[in-house]
Amino acid sequence: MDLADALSRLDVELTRAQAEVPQAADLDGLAGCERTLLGRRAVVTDVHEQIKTFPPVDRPALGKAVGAFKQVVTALVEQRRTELADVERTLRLTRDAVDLTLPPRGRPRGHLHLVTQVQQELEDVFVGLGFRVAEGPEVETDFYNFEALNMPQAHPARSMWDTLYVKLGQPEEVLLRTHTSPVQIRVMQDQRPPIATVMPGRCYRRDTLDARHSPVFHQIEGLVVDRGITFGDLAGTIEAFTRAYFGDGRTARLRPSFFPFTEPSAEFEVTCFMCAGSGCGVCSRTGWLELGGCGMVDPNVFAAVGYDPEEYSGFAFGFGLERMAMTRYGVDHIKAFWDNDLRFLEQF
Ligand code: FA5
Repeated sequence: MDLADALSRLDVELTRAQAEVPQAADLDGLAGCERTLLGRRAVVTDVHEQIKTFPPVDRPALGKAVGAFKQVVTALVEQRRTELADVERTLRLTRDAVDLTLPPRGRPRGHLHLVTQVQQELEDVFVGLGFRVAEGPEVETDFYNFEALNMPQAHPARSMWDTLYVKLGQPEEVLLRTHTSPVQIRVMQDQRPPIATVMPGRCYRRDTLDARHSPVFHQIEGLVVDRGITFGDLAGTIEAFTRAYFGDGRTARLRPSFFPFTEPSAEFEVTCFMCAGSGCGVCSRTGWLELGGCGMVDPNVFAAVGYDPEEYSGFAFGFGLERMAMTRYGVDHIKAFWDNDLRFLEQF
């Protein structure tokens, strides 16, 4: 074997290595390839051992060729080894994976209380009619709850509201508001006409619990003030509201009434959901359910907030939210709203 033969053998071997090593199917196959190309019986080992038989002038070139062969083949083998190790690792991970996922245990989600839903829906109806929404405090002073609403001290009409007083300030000066009407005064103090605002909120009275009365309940107050507002505007607004909220199946009526802060005053009633107007226990045999009071703002109320009653007129109303909900959904006792019985609440 001369130098040319030896180099040619290494060349053939290198071509084989470049073809076979990248094709090795697994780590065992690759080890076999490595043995054949670089092991004890490999061509390169044979050439290496025979270097000493070559003329001294050929030995450096042959030694270099052997070294280069080993370097290239070792690099090829290492590259394939890394690739195969990656593949095997991925396979092992997939094969050995343990699924620890547990079946989902859903958390029960609550929803808004029916009275809150009714409140929000009414706000939407009135916002649709051009009203704004405002709120006021539940703990009020005598001034806002009574005096500014045309009920001076010792006015007999105060007895219309059985009041719960708070031990603060002078005796009977601070109270839990008996209606949302005091918010009217606060709104009028804060801004000038034109006003079109609804004011929802919680109210308190020393009322005995029965099917339609609870010591704690909610009202939504409405107030419209501008030049030239008439009772016709009030009746039209109530009609538009009744149709928007109850649909066409319910009849509403306004019945003359009395409130110290409105003149004239009326009560707003709709046909009873239980008996459809024929009279039953829920409606006290009248066939009608009273939802609220309304009327034209009394000039004395305007005077209390510094509005000129000659320039402005307005109307106000106050509806009970629980009564609205009872009428709309056929709830026959107001207590259901406060019992927190999920069997009841989950229906809405
Ligand atoms: C008032 O409270 C007046 N402020 C309403 C008003 C506002 C009139 C503006 C004129 C102008 P009344 O006491 O009638 O009015 O109550 C109004 C509504 O609140 C009642 O029709 C009823 O729907 C509801 N309501 C009153 N008391 C209770 C109670 N104890 N439990 C549940 N709802 C009640």
